[in-house]
Amino acid sequence: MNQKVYFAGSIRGGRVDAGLYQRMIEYIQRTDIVLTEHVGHPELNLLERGRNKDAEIYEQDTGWLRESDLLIGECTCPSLGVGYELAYAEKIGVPCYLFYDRTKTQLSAMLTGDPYFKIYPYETEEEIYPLLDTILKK
Ligand code: 6IA
Repeated sequence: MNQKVYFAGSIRGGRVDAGLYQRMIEYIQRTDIVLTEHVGHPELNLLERGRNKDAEIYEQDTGWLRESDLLIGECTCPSLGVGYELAYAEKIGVPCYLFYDRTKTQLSAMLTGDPYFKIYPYETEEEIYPLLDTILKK
């Protein structure tokens, strides 16, 4: 209850799973706090760009990572930003729970090979929600 969750999902890596991110975020928000709810926003402006703006995003996101109790990542769509966040979270000791659809992708060996990450391959979206209950200790 009321844990601060950093939800990680692809943005510039591709928005094919944005709807899934949104549903996972809404589910987590029933009991806990998602610091990064914009990740699931269907109309995130992908054209907005600029180094100053990106520097603000970097500072805000790494700040949120430092204050989060856990990270939940949906990693089916590969994203350099999510990969960076995972390494950052490991370095500062934030527990990481990673989901990916194993019918669609093979996760990077840099994640599956690192025992720090708790990894949940799934085949259907329905499998995700009971696992979230366990992770969030509902
Ligand atoms: O490399 P990616 O863009 O796919 O990285 C996605 C990850 O980086 C997400 O988990 C986010 O936490 C973070 N991230 C990337 N872009 C943003 C963003 N605005 N706002 C907040 N977090 C972000 C991007 C809008 C835009 C200018 C494209």
